[in-house]
Amino acid sequence: MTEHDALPQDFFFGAALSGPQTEGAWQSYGKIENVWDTWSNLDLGAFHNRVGSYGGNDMTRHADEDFGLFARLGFSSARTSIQWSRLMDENNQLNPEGAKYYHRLFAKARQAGVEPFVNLYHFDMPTYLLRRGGWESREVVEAYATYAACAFAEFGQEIERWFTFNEPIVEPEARYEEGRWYPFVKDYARARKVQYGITLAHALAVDAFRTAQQAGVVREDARIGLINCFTPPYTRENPTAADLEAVRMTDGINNRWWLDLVTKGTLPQDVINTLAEHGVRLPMRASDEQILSRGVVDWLGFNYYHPARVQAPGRSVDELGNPVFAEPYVWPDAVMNESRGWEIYPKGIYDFAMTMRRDYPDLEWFVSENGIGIEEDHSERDESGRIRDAAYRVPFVRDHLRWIARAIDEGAKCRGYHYWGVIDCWSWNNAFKNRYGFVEVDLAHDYARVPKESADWISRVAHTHQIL
Ligand code: BGP
Repeated sequence: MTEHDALPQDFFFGAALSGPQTEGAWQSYGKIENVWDTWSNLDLGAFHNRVGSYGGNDMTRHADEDFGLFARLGFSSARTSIQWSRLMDENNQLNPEGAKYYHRLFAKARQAGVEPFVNLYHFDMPTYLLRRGGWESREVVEAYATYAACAFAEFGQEIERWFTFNEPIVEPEARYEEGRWYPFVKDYARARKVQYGITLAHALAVDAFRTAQQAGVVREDARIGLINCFTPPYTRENPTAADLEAVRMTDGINNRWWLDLVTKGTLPQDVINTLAEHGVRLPMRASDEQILSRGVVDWLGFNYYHPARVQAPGRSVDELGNPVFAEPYVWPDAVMNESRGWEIYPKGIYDFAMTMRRDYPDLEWFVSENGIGIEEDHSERDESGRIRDAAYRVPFVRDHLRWIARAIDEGAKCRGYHYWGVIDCWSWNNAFKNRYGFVEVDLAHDYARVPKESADWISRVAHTHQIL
C-alpha cells in the first residue's frame, strides 16, 4: 500500500475495556451475580488456569493508576461498561452503592484527563434474568430498557458518549448457536430469537435516551451509539453462486442486520426471508416495527480483530437439524495470530470503511476495539524486566492505523481508535492466557501494572498522530 502515515489532529486515541473484565470486586458495592460469576461457580475448570470472573484485572483498586497510565500514553478517552449486575439490584431497582461506585470511577477518569465513554452491556446479564428467559423473554428485554433509563437518569449530566451494547452478535453465537459459553445451547433458531431480543432492547434503550435528552435529564451534547464486531466478509477467488450466497447471509446476520437497524430502524428483509424459508421465524409482534424504528443512532463503534472468510457449506443442515448457511473458507495466504487463532488482516479495516462510505455515508464511526492477544506475551523480558513485545505488537497496530489513515484520506468518517486491553485484562474463559496490553498486569505481584516495550511506541504515536 502507499504510505498513509498521519492521522488528523482531531482524531482521538483511547482505551477499550469492559466492566466485567476489569472491575473485580464481584461481591462488593451491592453487586449481584451475573452469568460469568455463575459459570465460574459452576465450573472453574472451564477457565484458563482456573481464573474465574471474580477479580477482573483488579481495576477497582487500581483505577487512579490506570487512568493515569492512559493519559500518559496519550489516550484522551476510555470506553468501559456499567455492569447491570452492579448498578441494579435483584428487583431491577437502582442500587445506590453501585451508582456511587460508577460516579467515583468516572470522576477518576476525568481527574486524569480521560473522557469516559459508557457502554451499558458487555455480555454480562444478571443471572436471575437469564433464569427468566434471558434475551428470549420480553420481560428481560423490557427490564434492560428500565436499567438503561435508570443509567441515563443517574449519569445523564456526566456522560457524553453512550453505547447500548458491545458486540450484540456474540451472545447469540457463543451462548446459543455454538454452545461455547454458558448456558451452552446449540440451537440456531433460538440464537436468532436472542439476537432479535437484543435488537429490540437496543431500540428501546435508544428511545429511552432520546426521551431523557428531550426532558433535559441527559445532556444536550450527549450521543448514543452501538458497538459491533463487524466482520468484512470474503470468499474464495472465482466464487460460485453458492459461495456468494454464503457471503450474503454471513454479511446479513453479522453486519447488515445491525447497520440497517442503526441507520434506518429496520432489519434486512432478504435475511428475514431466507431465515423464514429455513423455518427460522423471529417472534415479531405488530408493534415491533415502531420499536425498531427508534433504533437509529448518532454514531457507531467498529471492533475489528479479523475478517470473516466463508464459502458454500458442504451441507445445508447440521446433525442437530440446524440450518447451515456458510462454512469457513481457509485462505491459503492467511497470516495467523496462532495464540488466538484469528487471522491478521489489517486491510479489512479499510474495506469496512469503504463499505461504510458507500452504503452509509452519513454515519460517523470509530474503531472501538482492535488489538493483538499473545499467549503470556511469550514472557520475554529485557534487562529492566519489561516485556519485549514491540516486534509483534507494533507492526500489528501500525498496519491497522495505516489502513485507517488511508480510509480517512479517501473520505471515511472514522473519528478515532481505541485499543483493546491497553492494560492486560481478564478475557472470559481464556482468562489471562492471551495478553493484549501495552501494559502488563503481573499476577504474581498483586496485579502490578508494568509498561511493556510497546508502550513507548504507542505513546509517541498517540501524542504526535504520526504513525511511526
Ligand atoms: C471482543 C470483546 C472483548 C475482548 C476482545 C478480545 O470480542 O468485546 O470483550 O475480550 O474481543 O477477545 P478475547 O478476549 O476473546 O481474546
